[in-house]
This record gives sequence, structure tokens and C-alpha cells, in this order.
Amino acid sequence: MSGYKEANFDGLIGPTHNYAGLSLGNIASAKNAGAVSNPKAAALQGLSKMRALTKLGCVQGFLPPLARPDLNTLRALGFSGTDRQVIEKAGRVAPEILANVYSASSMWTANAATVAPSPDTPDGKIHFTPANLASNFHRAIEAGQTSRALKHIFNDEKRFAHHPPLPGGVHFGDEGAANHGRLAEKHGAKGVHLFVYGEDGARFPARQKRRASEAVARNHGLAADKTVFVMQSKTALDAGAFHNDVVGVANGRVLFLHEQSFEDREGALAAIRAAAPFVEIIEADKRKVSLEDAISSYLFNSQLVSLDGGEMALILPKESEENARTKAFIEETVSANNPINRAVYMDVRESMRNGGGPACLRLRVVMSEEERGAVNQNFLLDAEKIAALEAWVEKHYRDRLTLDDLKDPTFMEEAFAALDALTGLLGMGAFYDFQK
Ligand code: SUG
Repeated sequence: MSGYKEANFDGLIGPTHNYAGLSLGNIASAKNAGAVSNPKAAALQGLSKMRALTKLGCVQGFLPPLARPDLNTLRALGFSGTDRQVIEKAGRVAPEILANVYSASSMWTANAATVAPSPDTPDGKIHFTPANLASNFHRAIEAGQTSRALKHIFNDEKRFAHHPPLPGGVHFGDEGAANHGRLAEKHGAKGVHLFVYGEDGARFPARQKRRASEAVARNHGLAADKTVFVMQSKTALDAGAFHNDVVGVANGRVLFLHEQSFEDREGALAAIRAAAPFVEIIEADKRKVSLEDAISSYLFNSQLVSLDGGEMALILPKESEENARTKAFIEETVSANNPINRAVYMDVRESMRNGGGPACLRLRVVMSEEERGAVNQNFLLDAEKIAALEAWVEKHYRDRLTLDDLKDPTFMEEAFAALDALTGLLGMGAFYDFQK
């Protein structure tokens, strides 16, 4: 196989995007709890990031939003009657449950799954394990529908292998690719998989368990000498790095990270160098960029992408341009003698206010040309398809949403009508349960 490239599958931001303060340890989510959201702007910001990537020559795909509100979960929790009654009752007696089942959190597809590309697996297939996201209720209800979406898009048993999410709830808490990176001399070469797990800090709980990362590596058949398991620093976790991708990103030969990412920095870097001798480590010194600056600006939650000419670009959130110290570090990185030589700043503020930067919004799948041809083409984007999705957003999304609006069953109908139209646009058939 040839023509390996990384494709980014972004989460298409759903019509119920809101700020409910649901994620302990995620500072932006806590800070913006109860704020008024703008789902239309959120989805359009996401789509303009996707357009920017296609203009850079990157392969860009997307995953559809999950059906929210999740009526199946509300019914399983004892709310009964017609769909409208289910929403009314939950809104009256348990508005906090209602907010959870309304979350548009599937937009952060870095948490959708962990992926192993075909050069790394024994059967030469691309392996997917959807994340169980066990540590937060609103995210723990994603895995079932996410599995369905992945199977719908990567629908070819000869090329794609789909594992079930890990069992065991928080005991095998798995947050997907947000704590995983792949290093390789070229995308099509055998890669080294870096799994970063956590242990609870003094302030915040760790979401990714070491035993979960190990299980994913086993399921994907990764060779022992091509995997590295490293513990995240408790200082970073307690400062708000609830996923490791808040403090570091890997692509190709490059690992770009904050020096306080790992609990045992020396040991971790030595293990990474031993498994991937070709690695080029670009580290921010804490005297130049403090953890607080890194976490408030999401400097390291950037997408690090390989461009066709061999250069690499950082796709960064605007917030990292607005902080003088992180901006200076980015400029220094881009002009230094290393593979990163472009910085592109994107406005994804609606997502950022829930703790989701550019890298949270995408799931990376390295694929050969043949494998790209086997993907459901409706989910690979070009200018025309992006424009069609923008028109769909313009037609169906609100530009103002509060937590009180979630109690109105008419809003549920509006959200479902939007998703129903999307399945029509994409020829998906009756994909969502509410359509059956
Ligand atoms: O799981 N925020 C998400 C953000 C996920 C970011 N993803 C990565 N770092 N890869 C989370 O904490 C907030 C929802 C709310 O509070 O309404 C939320 O779920």
C-alpha cells in the first residue's frame, strides 16, 4: 500500500452545544458553567477550521453529532411517557441529568476512539477502539452511538477492525486518542505508540487508566517494542490538564510538549527516545511558558500537521496568539531549525470555552490511498461539502442557547429535525434511534 496520509476527522458540532459545567478538572468548563452558548457560531467555527485544513492540502473528514437529547438514557433512568413528557419531567425534577443528556460533547472526537493504522497492526487493518469515557456521565453515554458512527464511516471489514469500548467503567477508564500519540519517521512507516495515563492528583481525578491504555494496545496487536506507557504529571493534571493533549502533541518525528507534561520527565523522554530513536523533541521551558499559560491558552492543544512539501504546521487556537508569552514561544519554534515552520491561528472560541481546542476537535486516522478510497466518501470533505454543511447549520441552528432552553420539548424537536435533515443530506438512512 502507498500514499499514506493522516486524515483528521473533526466532530461536527451539534445543535445543542451548551455550557453546563459538567467536567471536573476542566477549568474552562467550570468557569463558563451556565453561560449562554451560540451553537450556530460553534458549528461554523468548527467548519471553518475544517476548511482551513483542506486548503493546506490535508485530508479532512468529520463524524456526525450524536443524537442529543439522549432519550434512551432518560428512559433508562425512569423518565417515561411521550418524548415531550420525558423532557418535561426531567427538566422539572432533574435539570442536572437533562443537561448531561443534552451535551454536544461528541464534538471532541480526539476522545471518540484510539486508532492504530495498518502499518502497525498484525493483520494490516486499521483498528479502532471507541473510548468508554467512563469518568464523566455526559461522556460515558457517547460510546454506543460513536461505535455506530465509526462502523458507518469505516465500513469495510477487509480494511477496518472495530473493537468494542473497554468494559469495567472507571476501572478501565479510557479517553481515547486524547492521551495517545503516534511517532513515525513517515506516516506509512511502522509507528511508535505513546500512551499517557494518569493517577489521581491532590485536586483532580485522572481519567485515563494505565490498564486501559495497555488493553487498547493489546486489542490493536501493537508490538511491545513499539509502545511506550508514560505517566502524566500530577502537577499538570492539578493545573487543569485533564487530558494529556492539553500539554503536548506528537506527529511524525516530532513531539511538541511542555516540560512538565510527565511525572518522571527524564525517564519518560528516555523511554520515548529508546523506542523512537528518530524522535525530535521540542519542549517548552516552564520559565518561558508556565503550565498556567499553556493551559489557559491551549498552546499545546494545537494540531501538528504534515504538509505535502515536507513542512509541518501548527493549527493553534487564537487564545495562544493573544498571550504574549505563548505567542513568543510559537514564533521562536517556527523560526528555529526544526520541522515546524508554520503557525495558523483559528477561532474555535465556542469550543474552547468548554475546554476543547483544535486538537480536541479531531480524530486522526493515518490511511493509505486505498484505505481512503474505502471510507464512506460522504464523510470526507471538500469545499462544496463544507458549504453544504454550513448551509445546513445556518438553517437549523440557534445562535443563543441557555440551560433553561433545554427544558423546552420544542427545542428537542428542533434538534432532532436538524439531525434528520443531516441524515438526508448525507444519505445515511435512519441512522439515529429517534428516526426508527
Ligand atoms: O471532556 N468538555 C470536554 C472537553 C474535551 C476536550 N478534549 C480533549 N482534550 N481531547 C471534556 O471535559 C464540557 C461540557 C460542559 O461542561 O458543558 C466538556 O465535556
